[in-house]
Amino acid sequence: MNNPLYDTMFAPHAGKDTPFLYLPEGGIITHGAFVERAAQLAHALVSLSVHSGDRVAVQVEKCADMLALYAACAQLGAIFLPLNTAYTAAELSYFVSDSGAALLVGDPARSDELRPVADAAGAVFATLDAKGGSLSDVADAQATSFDTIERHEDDLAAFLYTSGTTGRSKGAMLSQKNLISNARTLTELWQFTADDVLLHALPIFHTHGLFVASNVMLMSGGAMVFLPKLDIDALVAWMPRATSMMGVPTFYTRLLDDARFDRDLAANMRLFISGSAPLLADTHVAFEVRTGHRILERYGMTETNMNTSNPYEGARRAGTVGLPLPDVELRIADADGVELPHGETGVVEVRGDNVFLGYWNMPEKTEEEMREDGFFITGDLGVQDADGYVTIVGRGKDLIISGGYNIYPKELELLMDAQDGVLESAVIGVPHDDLGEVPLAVLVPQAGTQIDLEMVKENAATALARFKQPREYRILEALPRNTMGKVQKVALRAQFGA
Ligand code: MCA
Ligand code: AMP
Repeated sequence: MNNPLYDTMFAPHAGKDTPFLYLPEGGIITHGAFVERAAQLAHALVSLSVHSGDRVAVQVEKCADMLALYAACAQLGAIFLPLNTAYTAAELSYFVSDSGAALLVGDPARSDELRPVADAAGAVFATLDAKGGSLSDVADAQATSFDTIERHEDDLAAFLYTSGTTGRSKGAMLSQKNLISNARTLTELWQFTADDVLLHALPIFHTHGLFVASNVMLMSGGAMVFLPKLDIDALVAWMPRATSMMGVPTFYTRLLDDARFDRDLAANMRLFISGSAPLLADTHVAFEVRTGHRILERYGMTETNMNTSNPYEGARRAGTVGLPLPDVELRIADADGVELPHGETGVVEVRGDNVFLGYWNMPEKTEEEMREDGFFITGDLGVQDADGYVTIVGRGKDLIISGGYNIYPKELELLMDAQDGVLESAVIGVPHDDLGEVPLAVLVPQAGTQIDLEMVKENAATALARFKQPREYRILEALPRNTMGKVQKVALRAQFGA
């Protein structure tokens, strides 16, 4: 093979007239047409001076061309760097300059705001959306085949930025092997075939929608109902023609809130998969009562792709994330990385072809999270039972997961601390019925001053993507601290958690 990722995921579909993407507006893109479009986009990238090894930053609303751009990058050997469409221009500039991206592809409607971001980072700017854009215009005029550029399985395929405890996002470098090995394992384990039709309503700028869902469907040769976002009416309409769905827990609680969703509607479905955030055991049970299906929960991370899964055949245990994947080694370890016996709680560590190559330009961060024997320290707290089932019981890392999106309190606290009249701050996650948890900011005013909360909210809106902005604020005279002076977030959660 001369380009393992392209040759495994895309090349086998050339010339096939089978449906690959069902578009909500009624169109169908066949496997063959998708491969041809990827080739056109690869030519368009070359015409914009993108070369093998270059980073291509992409902040584009979910559409078929965005997925084809991922394929184009694979064929050209460029590194695909998808970015959350909710990110503000301020957030985006960091990713584009930190990654040294050669090209930023953005939403045509945001050109005025995004072009300066590309210019400042020395990147070329192009636009793309479901209706067209400058990249699409260039691609339209290109040949529908492209000579695949040679790559090795250890070459980089994608960067996904993931926030950190320091508040600075880190570019997780994923190799071709990382993506291929995990997609192959999941396709086999979950028994996906060319007969499957997956309801795809996740964003494609994160591991879940891009690598778990799309790569598995590319690997299996099946089709996807490619919805731009979660839309319960659309799920209800398409479900009788689908066989499977992947979603974050909010997908399942919202489906359960809709009376149309019942056993009959789900009669053609063979598999519902949940991940990215904890699925409540209650949801698991309610779902089975309503539909007869047991949701299959799995667990992963940007840095590692998927690590564990409940079995396809065999017991899917509510509240657990299942067993380590066949080619993933997993241990529950103490602070020194020493494996603990089953039944004891410790940090989840994993090793295998799924584990990323490190953080871009941050060798010291990579070293901090990687053991000498190759195990990656996930920062999640887990326990394994006698049968090997893993339960995630908490997070060692200070992380809030809201509707499947990660929010690192440190990033918000740095912003809050810089606001006029704020002496210090702490951000915690509080329970939320729909999104699991949402951020609440606790602010301490400087002596003799009053905090202008409206101003703080405005500044947060300029700096932070909407999903990260605190949903609530509380003012306290002082933060609770332990004898070492460390802020006691446990106490804050106890005080404001309800
Ligand atoms: C939207 N909003 C949110 C979120 N999403 N606020 C907090 N958390 C969120 N996740 C805000 C919007 O800014 C807007 O604010 C209001 O909610 C409604 O926006 P809308 O777009 O209509 O929201 P929605 O369509 O209802 O979206 C909620 C959602 C979506 C369906 C839960 O966020 C989603 O699809 N999440 C999936 C995320 C995901 O793919 N995670 C995987 C990461 P306002 O009204 O004020 O303007 S990969 C991963 O975690 C690992 C590797 C793994 O294991 O998979
Ligand atoms: P990300 O940084 O977006 O890759 O998020 C990865 C984190 O999501 C993991 O480290 C876990 O904390 C969390 N996560 C993913 N899947 C699950 C799950 N099924 N149950 C609990 N937490 C999960």
